[in-house]
Amino acid sequence: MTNSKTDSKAPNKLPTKEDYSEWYHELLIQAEIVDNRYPVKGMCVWFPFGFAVRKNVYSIIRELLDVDHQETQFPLLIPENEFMKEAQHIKGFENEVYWVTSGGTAPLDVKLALRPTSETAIYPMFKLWIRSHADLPLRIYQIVNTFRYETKHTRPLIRLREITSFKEAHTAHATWEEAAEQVEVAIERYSEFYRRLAIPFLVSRRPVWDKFPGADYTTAIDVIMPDGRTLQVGTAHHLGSTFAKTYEITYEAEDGEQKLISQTCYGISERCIAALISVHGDDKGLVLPWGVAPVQVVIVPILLGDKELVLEVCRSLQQKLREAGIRVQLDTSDERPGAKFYKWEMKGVPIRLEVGPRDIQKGVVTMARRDGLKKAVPTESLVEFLFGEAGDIQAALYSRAEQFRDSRVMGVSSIEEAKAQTEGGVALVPWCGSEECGHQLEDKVDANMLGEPQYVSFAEAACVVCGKVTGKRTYMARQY
Ligand code: 5CA
Ligand code: ZN
Repeated sequence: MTNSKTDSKAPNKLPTKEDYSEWYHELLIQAEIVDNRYPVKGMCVWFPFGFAVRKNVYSIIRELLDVDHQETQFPLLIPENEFMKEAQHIKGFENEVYWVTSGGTAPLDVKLALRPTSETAIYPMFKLWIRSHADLPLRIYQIVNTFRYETKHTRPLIRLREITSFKEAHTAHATWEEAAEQVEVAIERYSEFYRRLAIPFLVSRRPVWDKFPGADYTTAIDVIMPDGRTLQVGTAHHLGSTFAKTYEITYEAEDGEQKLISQTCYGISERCIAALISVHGDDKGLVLPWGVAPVQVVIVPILLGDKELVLEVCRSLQQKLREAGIRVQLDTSDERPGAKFYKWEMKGVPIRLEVGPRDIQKGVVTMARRDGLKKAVPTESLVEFLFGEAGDIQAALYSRAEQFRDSRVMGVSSIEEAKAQTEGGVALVPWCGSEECGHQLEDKVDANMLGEPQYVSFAEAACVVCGKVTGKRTYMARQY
């Protein structure tokens, strides 16, 4: 897109990533991800380029879930009586719900909620669909928009009032244990998803006071953002039989007895794209992993000497890459090569190929990777070479991001240290596990408790609040 409003003024220079917040907001516009100027607070417009990134990212989620989940779609509106049934759930969401109260000029008999999430839309249908043990496990998901009247500071892709890309999965099982296993499966799929985006993360069990309303427990995935604050980019909830009781969802067990199902749900939103942009981007703009880049390779002709020849070589190169399944674009616009480099760097294109008369003479193209590496590659073996580079780029992005993550997590042994560490990173804090100590911690450290790290164990240490010896830890951080 070239006709966005931003073109009517001289393009602002992108602030350095050091100024993360300004950099992020400016980058969303300049790289054409989302436009935050829509006149409703907390609601953004996807630029076509941003939407193309979203499409590629979400096709990974679909691929990972489609193995054993079925994609479906439920209505946006939920009748008040269904929405109000589950008390704990309501308590968690009542201040965030938008209501539809009239149809035209007539007030509605039953108010309708815009879904903030879809438990109360889906579970009344589960009651109709689930009859016997043969119907279990049931695993569905949908990718829809949801609405939350967020009162905290809204931010594009991070804290929205219309979440446009809410992937919510809902599963039903015969036993509590099977549902617990499903939570692990969900975390594995999400882990794989973030690995494909080359984004390192932290997994933790949220403290009880921060679990999903109505859940037995919540496991969360967080990403450390450039400023050291964390972003919760996915959650998996064990719902036990709480909703099953409320919505009377039972199945006939093999012994003929009617039993309550156990449930899980797990969600991801466009926060995954906020993380993608923030973790990999640099002072020149986006840096996209090969797998999700709408343009994987851009060809920039260096139009010197025999221009027709240069263009012809470029076109045949484009054809060859396209046939190999590479998303390739030949930039034949009138801009100077330098301006083209700048533009495609901003868009995060992983590889740029420059083709000029000299390259043609030598039978090579000049390859420039978005992460800096530059070299001449024989045209003959270009396709195989590019696929090799794609793997290298992925590995390089991941390892750079991993170094950053690891540098921002530190074990501490006092409240003061936790306070200092959470200024710009994540503190790993010895915590006995008591709610009392937990609240005191959040108070005194002035940061959030993300909860106990999963899949790791620790040496004994003294709880920084009460001094009791414990093998437990909690992550603490300032959260987005
Ligand atoms: N029903 C469950 C699982 S689908 C649920 O709603 N869980 S949630 O409330 O934790 O939301 C799932 C994920 O959506 C969160 O982990 C977070 O990454 C993202 N999310 C939550 N609120 C917002 C928001 N206002 N804007 C953008 N993303 C959000
Ligand atoms: Zn304690």
